[in-house]
Amino acid sequence: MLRGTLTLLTAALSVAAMAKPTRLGEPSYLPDAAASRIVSVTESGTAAAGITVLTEAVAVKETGPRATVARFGEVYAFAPAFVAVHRDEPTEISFWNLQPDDDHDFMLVDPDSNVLMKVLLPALQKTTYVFTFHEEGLFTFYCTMHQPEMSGQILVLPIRSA
Ligand SMILES: [Cu+2]
Repeated sequence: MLRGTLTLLTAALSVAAMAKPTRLGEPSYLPDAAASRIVSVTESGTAAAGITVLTEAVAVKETGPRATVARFGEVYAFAPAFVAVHRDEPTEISFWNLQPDDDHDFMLVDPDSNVLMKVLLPALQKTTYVFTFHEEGLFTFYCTMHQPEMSGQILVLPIRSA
């Protein structure tokens, strides 16, 4: 199971690397013109919906359990790790990095494994963007610093009916 997950992720990341070879080394970037046709992202603006996503320390060296950290390393998770939004509905997602001394990041990948954006989530900060998805489907996001466990999905539902 774990091996399968790792293989999938490795495959996704290599596809992403082939698709956007120059972007992965950059610390932070929002969707470019082409990616903005799939999801547009702004640092502020009016949103019709809002979600807070926390970075959770599941098992870390400061608080243990020691045996868990020895076996798995430090383990973090996004909470919630599954988010549903409506297409064409501006949705504010506020990421709260709760760790005092650990950065995270947020890399968003579309259903075809193209990397759309990657932004830093600095320690002990709120990082907020307004996302408007223009395509339905299942998008995946990763903290590239803590793989494979720190990952999640955004399901883009059809346009909200009036
Ligand atoms: Cu992380």
